[in-house]
Amino acid sequence: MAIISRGFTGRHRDESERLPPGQYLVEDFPVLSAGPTPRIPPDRWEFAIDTEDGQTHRWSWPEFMQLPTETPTVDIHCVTKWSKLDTTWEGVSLDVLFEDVESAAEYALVYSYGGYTTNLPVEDLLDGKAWIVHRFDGEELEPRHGGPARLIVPHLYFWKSAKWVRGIRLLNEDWPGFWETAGYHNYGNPWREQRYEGD
Ligand SMILES: Nc1nc2c(c(=O)[nH]1)N[C@H]1C(S)=C(S)[C@@H](COP(=O)(O)O)O[C@H]1N2
Ligand SMILES: [Mo]
Repeated sequence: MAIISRGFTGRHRDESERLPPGQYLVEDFPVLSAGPTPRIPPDRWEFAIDTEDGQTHRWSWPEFMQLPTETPTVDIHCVTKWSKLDTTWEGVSLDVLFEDVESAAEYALVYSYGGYTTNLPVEDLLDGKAWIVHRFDGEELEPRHGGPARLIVPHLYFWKSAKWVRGIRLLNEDWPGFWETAGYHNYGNPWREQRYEGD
């Protein structure tokens, strides 16, 4: 009789294999903010996508709340080396927000209330890879974690997941964001340990 070990079938769910190089697991949820937490009342909140030829698509909070949501469960990896597995969010896929956007731009600059920015290729926002979320772990997203709404792009280091997100500017050329200008890697793939410029 063949002996099939449970460890074999569960192999790909093994925590150690889900941890990118140089990372360690945390159970808590650290807060990393480069400045004070902005407070944005929902009646003043808006999200916009600005295209390379000057078109703007805008959503007020009530409009945003009417969009279909998903509840992704994902692993997140901070460049300061903590990773958190199976975080559950609720929000709108960028695929939904880009549905009526006509653009051939390859680059995106994400901007936040409070002035934070981060850049990434447009393709890293599409095809089920990114969401604008307003709930975490079944609760309203706390202001310190980016509420009322933040971007999550879990396949890149977590600095790309802009808190208090306000909009996305589509560009024909790549404009480095806040940390990317300060020496962080331009792309930030945790599996290749792309932490800093030159990695
Ligand atoms: N607007 C804004 N977004 C941000 C940051 C920030 O300082 N401002 N920090 C980034 C970094 S470095 C990380 S690791 C995560 C931290 O998110 P958390 O505070 O919810 O853990 O947010 C990212 N998004
Ligand atoms: Mo970070």
